[in-house]
Amino acid sequence: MTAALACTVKLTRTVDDLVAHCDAFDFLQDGLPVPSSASRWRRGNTVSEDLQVIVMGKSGYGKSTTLNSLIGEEAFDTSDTEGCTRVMQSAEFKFASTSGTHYFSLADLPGIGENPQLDAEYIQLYRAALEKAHAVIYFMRADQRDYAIDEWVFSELFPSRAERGKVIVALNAIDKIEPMNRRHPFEMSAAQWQNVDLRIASISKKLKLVTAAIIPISAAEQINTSRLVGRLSKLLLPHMQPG
Ligand SMILES: Nc1nc2c(ncn2[C@@H]2O[C@H](COP(=O)(O)OP(=O)(O)OP(=O)(O)O)[C@@H](O)[C@H]2O)c(=O)[nH]1
Ligand SMILES: [Mg+2]
Repeated sequence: MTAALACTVKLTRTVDDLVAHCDAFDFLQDGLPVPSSASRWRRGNTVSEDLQVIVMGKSGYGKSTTLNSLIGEEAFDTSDTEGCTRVMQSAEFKFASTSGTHYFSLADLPGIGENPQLDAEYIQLYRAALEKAHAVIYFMRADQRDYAIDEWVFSELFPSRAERGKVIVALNAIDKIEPMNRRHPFEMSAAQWQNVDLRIASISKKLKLVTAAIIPISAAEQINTSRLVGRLSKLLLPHMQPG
């Protein structure tokens, strides 16, 4: 990886392994990343051309939990009590390619909103990671309604419509939206879905983002995670070419 942006690789598998766990990623089997300065990463003595996705957002909003659920392995540490992701970390999936080295990389970033010193540091990390990213998944929580930090991050990192074009908002923890229910096995109620729709409309207005880019999910209850990957494919396919 580049000297300016270090990334700890937590897990290495193949694209076929990933698709075997979650078939919504099968679009990755149709091609390879288009070479560009953004896609180029140094790995020890070799250089790879990668398709890079980064996740960011407030601490404790379920970034690492969602990534683990998408890849089907506990690659990233999670915690319900303290911020636990401190550096950029990734899970890497090697494309089956005979021409060069190519990876699909899902990178987890530290969460913001814990303290102002760390926020200033992490926003720089986000900025650097953004330069290398083909798509961003920005995490929010359906059971929270204070968007001050999110509005700040969006004004810092995605001021223009073009910059917001590579962002998906994962509106996580919809299982916790009011009115809470205790159905077992868990199932969202119609009233909860109505509140999800209201929350999406409000976030769309605040962050100036089209509603189609806001995907309601529950990492804990595995709701809509394939839909999140479906939206991701729309952002990534333009950066792929036939292998
Ligand atoms: N109910 C519910 N809890 C969730 C969901 N997703 C994550 N959590 C819980 O939220 C807590 C924090 O999750 P993490 O994945 O560690 O959050 P993070 O965004 O990676 O946090 P940082 O690394 O500090 O930035 C954990 O206890 C998770 O189990 C969800 O969809 N529903
Ligand atoms: Mg984390």
